Amino acid sequence: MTFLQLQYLDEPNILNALRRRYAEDKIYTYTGDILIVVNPWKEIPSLYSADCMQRYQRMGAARLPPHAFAMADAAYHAMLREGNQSVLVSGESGSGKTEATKHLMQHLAGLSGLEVQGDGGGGSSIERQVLGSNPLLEAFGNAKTIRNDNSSRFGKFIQLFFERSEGKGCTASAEDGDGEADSRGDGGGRESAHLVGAAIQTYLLEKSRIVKIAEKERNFHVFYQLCAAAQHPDAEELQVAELGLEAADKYVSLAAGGAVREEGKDDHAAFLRTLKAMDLVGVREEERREMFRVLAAILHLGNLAFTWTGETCELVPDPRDPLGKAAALLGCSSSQLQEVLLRRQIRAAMETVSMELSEEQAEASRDAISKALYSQLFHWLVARVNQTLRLHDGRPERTDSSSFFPPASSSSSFSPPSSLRIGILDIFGFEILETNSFEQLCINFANERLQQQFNHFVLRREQEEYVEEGIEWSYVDFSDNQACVELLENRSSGIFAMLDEEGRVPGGSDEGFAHKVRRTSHAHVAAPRLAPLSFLVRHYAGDVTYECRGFLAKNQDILGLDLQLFLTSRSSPFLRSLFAGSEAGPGDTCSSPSPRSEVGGQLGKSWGRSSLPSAAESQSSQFKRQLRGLCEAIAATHPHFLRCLNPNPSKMPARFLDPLVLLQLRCGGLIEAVRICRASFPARLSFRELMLRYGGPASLRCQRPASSSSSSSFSPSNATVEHVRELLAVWGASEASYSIGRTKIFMRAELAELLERERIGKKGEREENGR
Ligand code: AOV
Ligand code: MG
Repeated sequence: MTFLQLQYLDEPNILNALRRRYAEDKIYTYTGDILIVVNPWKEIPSLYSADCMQRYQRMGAARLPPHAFAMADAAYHAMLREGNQSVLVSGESGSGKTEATKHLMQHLAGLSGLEVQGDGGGGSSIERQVLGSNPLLEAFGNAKTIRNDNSSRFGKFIQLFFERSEGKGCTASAEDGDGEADSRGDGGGRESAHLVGAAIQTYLLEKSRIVKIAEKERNFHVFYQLCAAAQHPDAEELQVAELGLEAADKYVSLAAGGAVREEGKDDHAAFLRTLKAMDLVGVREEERREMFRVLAAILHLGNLAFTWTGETCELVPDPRDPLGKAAALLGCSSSQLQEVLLRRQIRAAMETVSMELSEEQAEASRDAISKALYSQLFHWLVARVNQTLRLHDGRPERTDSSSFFPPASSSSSFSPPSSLRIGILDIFGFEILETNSFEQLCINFANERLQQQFNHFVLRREQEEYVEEGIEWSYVDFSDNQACVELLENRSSGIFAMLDEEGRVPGGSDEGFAHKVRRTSHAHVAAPRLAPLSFLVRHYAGDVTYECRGFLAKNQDILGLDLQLFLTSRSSPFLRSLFAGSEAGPGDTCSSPSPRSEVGGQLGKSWGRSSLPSAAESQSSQFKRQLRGLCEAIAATHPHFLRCLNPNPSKMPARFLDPLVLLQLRCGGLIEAVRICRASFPARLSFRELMLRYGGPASLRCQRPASSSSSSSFSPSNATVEHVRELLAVWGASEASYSIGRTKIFMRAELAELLERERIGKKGEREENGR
């Protein structure tokens, strides 16, 4: 049971409470069922020690202070009781979502490890592999941005699969020592489950980062790690010497942001951790080498510069020979690579004509190859991790060593025999940058969609529950972001639909798109006067101005036919397997569509897989579809919400800026959620739960006058309204402090707190007496 720990529901008080707690390193606070965490921007070792985790495993969520571990624990026990759960972690960029996700996973793996081994150490291989996937995906999918040194540049939904361990003892409630059957207070009794597998679905990798990074930002971590390793004395041993790499500052695509070296960050040590994670999830040595070759090729490609001679476009000579190095790593000849970069083959009727490209076109070809390479590599890695995690008997899978992909049979949808699962969503947070492009529109749309889900679940369901239970309540208005979601998503008139439309019409352009959006009359869109190629969207979390340059190309993301041919036929076997229609598509998890489609519509066509999106599906359409699927998957679970708040924009500890926190509280609908929960009844229990928890024979006997009649015939399972009334009278509850519904009792916070205090007090007394 959770209940609001904040005493008053107006903004200043909520803010004061959060600030006060923050100053004491109490970064977690519950408001109703929602857990808030304020990013401490510093390590608080005592919060995450093995000791602390074990305390939560032993005692459960109800009796310990709010914590991510408590939320994981609550989700786990709710899963045992009522089926599939999800934890939705949200908050703006840098607020702590990814860290919180790791804490949740750590605790769940720990609970499972406790079950399997009884040591709480999360020791079995699946637990370690699930946890090992985090550093690996972070190396390839995270980067330093101005808001966060470890910013996730992709979204992820990880599902943990559990199997019930019938009759196999229990999680540690027996160790709890107080002798109560339900000592954890979760009503879950002795049931338990252990982790048997996991599946990761990723969303919208920000591949533009491969070729363009903003000031003070970095490319994906793994590139810096690889360069550091190549410079290190143990480069030979690590098999990275052969890549011909120099220090990271020698590569345009790594140095462009001017933040090659990051203070306090040891890229070589990080590389070793990445290697270890690769080992853990079963990336084979030859696969690893191939991956590094692709990464190095991308770096060399980024150093290719072009110049227009007046008649043709040529490569700027470079004594370090990036062309030769890239070609060797890709598995083709220098002249083949040069040809595909500098010329385009036009196929007309019976003949093929070669056309010279301009400098910009050649650069675009280079960038398109790099982005396609990285995006396919990332998705291959996710598929590889998924392949490992879906094994649940602990034995290594026999793979065909001649193939880089899992055999077709293992790529079919993974559905473990037991269907218990907990999904954890960690996406890219809401972003307002100096210049906001297509990526930000997609990211912010995803956040807008999830905010809608939050509103729907927490606020609407809250109010609906009162109706269902026939409880009197006063309607609390809440702002809904439905209108903004519509503005973006509407099939015919939404901004994404306009973008698709503009991409289809002959002569469509970024200008044409901007013009269309700016003409739209809608409360959530505006046309900034001074920037004609932009539009402004009023999101739930703030106004964002989007700069339309490049929108059409990014949305269509079509890899030219020449480049497709090149990558599918001229390159190394590994690359061909990344690009050609291997049966086991990356990211082919559960019900998810294949993210291979990220390469673009035309390539998608050549794969000819039934699960692939239709040939020319745009990036935004794919993303919208993925998000719809995600929302549906979440809707089929019981959701838990973890809200992360960033207390300052300077990544500094002990700095709590009121206006910033307040803004996030307001935008995130948290103030309203608090108002609704608090204004009415923050605590609610079914009649049975109430009886079990507060009406146990011991407490009844202690309290009841001897003459009371029904005590001996009472059973919690068939508790009636009369039983409930009687029990509450015994505890001295005032009429105003609760309301009785059809199946549940709704309590005000004072009553919930009183009952809990009394219960614990009585237990203490009994223990005293028993001594
Ligand atoms: P995000 O996931 O919400 O941002 P992170 O989880 O990456 O944010 O957190 C950013 C940084 O804040 C971390 O690298 C830590 O330094 C610090 N931090 C966050 N939570 C904690 C915690 N509980 N204890 C200690 N330090 C913490 V983004 O992915 O950018 O939207 O896209
Ligand atoms: Mg993150």
